[in-house]
Amino acid sequence: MKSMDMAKKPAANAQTTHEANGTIRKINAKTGYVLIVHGPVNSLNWPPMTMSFKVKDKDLLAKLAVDKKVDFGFVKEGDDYVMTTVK
Ligand SMILES: [Cu+2]
Repeated sequence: MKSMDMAKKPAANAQTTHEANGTIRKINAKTGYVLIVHGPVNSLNWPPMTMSFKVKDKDLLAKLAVDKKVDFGFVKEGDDYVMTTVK
């Protein structure tokens, strides 16, 4: 189990983690963003689409590769959708 920094904050600030699967198309290691073709995301009512996700940290980024298929979790942070977990 991972420790989550979010757990220290009040429940009102708790973020919803959304689940999706997709294929990584591009990785920008400098900015920490990846371009993903993802399937539908029911919790957000999203159809399949191609979009950028910010990757939470370098450890997570190191698990990613172009053309890799991933099941991942993400949260909304400001204007960004941030990938927080990868299976
Ligand atoms: Cu999308």
